[in-house]
Amino acid sequence: MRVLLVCLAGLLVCLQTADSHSLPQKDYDTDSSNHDITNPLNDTSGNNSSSVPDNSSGIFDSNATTFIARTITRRGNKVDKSIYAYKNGKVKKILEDGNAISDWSPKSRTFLGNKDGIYIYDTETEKLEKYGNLSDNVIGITIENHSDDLYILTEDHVVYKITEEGTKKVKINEAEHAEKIALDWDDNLYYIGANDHPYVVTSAGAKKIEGLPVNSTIPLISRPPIKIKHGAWLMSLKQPYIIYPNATSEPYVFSDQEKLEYMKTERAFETILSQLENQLAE
Ligand SMILES: *[C@@H]1O[C@H](CO)[C@@H](O)[C@H](O)[C@H]1NC(C)=O
Ligand SMILES: *[C@@H]1O[C@H](CO)[C@@H](O)[C@H](O)[C@H]1NC(C)=O
Ligand SMILES: *[C@@H]1O[C@H](CO)[C@@H](O)[C@H](O)[C@H]1NC(C)=O
Ligand SMILES: *[C@@H]1O[C@H](CO)[C@@H](O)[C@H](O)[C@H]1NC(C)=O
Ligand SMILES: *[C@@H]1O[C@H](CO)[C@@H](O)[C@H](O)[C@H]1NC(C)=O
Ligand SMILES: *[C@@H]1O[C@H](CO)[C@@H](O)[C@H](O)[C@H]1NC(C)=O
Ligand SMILES: *[C@@H]1O[C@H](CO)[C@@H](O)[C@H](O)[C@H]1NC(C)=O
Ligand SMILES: *[C@@H]1O[C@H](CO)[C@@H](O)[C@H](O)[C@H]1NC(C)=O
Ligand SMILES: CC(=O)N[C@H]1CO[C@H](CO)[C@@H](O)[C@@H]1O
Repeated sequence: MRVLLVCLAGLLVCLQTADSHSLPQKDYDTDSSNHDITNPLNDTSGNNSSSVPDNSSGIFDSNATTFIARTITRRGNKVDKSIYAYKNGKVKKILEDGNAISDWSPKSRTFLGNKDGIYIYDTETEKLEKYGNLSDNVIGITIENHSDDLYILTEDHVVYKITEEGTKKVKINEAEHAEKIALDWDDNLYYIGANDHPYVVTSAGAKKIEGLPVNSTIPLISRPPIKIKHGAWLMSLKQPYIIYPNATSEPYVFSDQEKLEYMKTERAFETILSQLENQLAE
């Protein structure tokens, strides 16, 4: 089964598709993907840096870079896992054994993680470089809004705060056996625990988020769309929720305009995925 995830911090979209039928090759899995928002805080003052959807050309058409973490499995074994950058209709493999893509980045630097640490990909220069000197196997990565610090989730389900330009890590003891991590715009840390339930890390320890339906699907968490100032974003099936640092939650109801945006993004994203498959097949 494929699970696709796209969370666009600059747009009101975060979508998940399972078993998308528009994709070819059965043995190709696209685990998760991400859209790089060039500069969400400056999207009105900047030149066409494309953090705002363009209704005529489609949101992925301009100079924006979309990242796709793609896993190929054959008979249940992973044979390849890499991160690709899609820009202006072209796909480029940028990181082998890549697992993690930050869901937002200041400026044009997107943070990526693989089995030997943290990398930065600059979407303007299209260059990849190692960040800091850590060598953890990174499966989740998220950047603070108010500082240069970040959080990583490692393959053994431990969460670390990374400071001093990627040279120092501190274990977050409150986040026990995390499956996924996310920050909100106020830099509160959330995670999905071993029981598939979301928690928020507070000064008084981890608190279980209340008010969510109990369902078997693993929810997705991410930074919320930029227009949501407080709280993080959670998708359970196709229903979005906002989860708050006080451990409460509420469903988010899409307006008609947002529904259109959502569908448009979903279509644009599927187009990118089939282009990726076509280009890689050549
Ligand atoms: C945006 O504008 C700034 C100065 O106004 C310029 O330095 C930069 O190259 C421009 N970026 C793009 C992508 O056009
Ligand atoms: C931004 O896009 C508009 C409309 O497409 C165009 O008129 C304008 O010249 C562009 N500005 C820059 C700096 O590229
Ligand atoms: C895309 O980037 C190129 C080169 O940096 C620039 O010439 C072009 O105007 C940009 N297009 C848009 C739509 O921003
Ligand atoms: C795009 O949106 C603008 C206003 O946001 C509108 O004036 C324009 O007609 C729209 N263009 C298309 C092709 O829908
Ligand atoms: C936004 O623009 C302002 C001024 O142009 C700049 O000081 C600031 O660093 C920019 N923010 C980001 C996140 O790039
Ligand atoms: C990384 O660099 C820092 C500062 O130079 C040093 O204290 C630390 O031991 C290094 N860590 C590793 C894992 O090499
Ligand atoms: C990020 O932090 C700045 C202050 O450093 C704040 O002004 C801004 O609103 C925050 N971004 C969002 C989307 O909340
Ligand atoms: C929790 O925080 C949200 C958002 O700030 C607020 O609307 C809600 O009333 C708070 N709930 C409690 C029980 O404090
Ligand atoms: C949101 C959603 O789909 N909730 C489902 C969770 O599971 C229960 C029972 O299995 C369903 O009745 C709900 O519809």
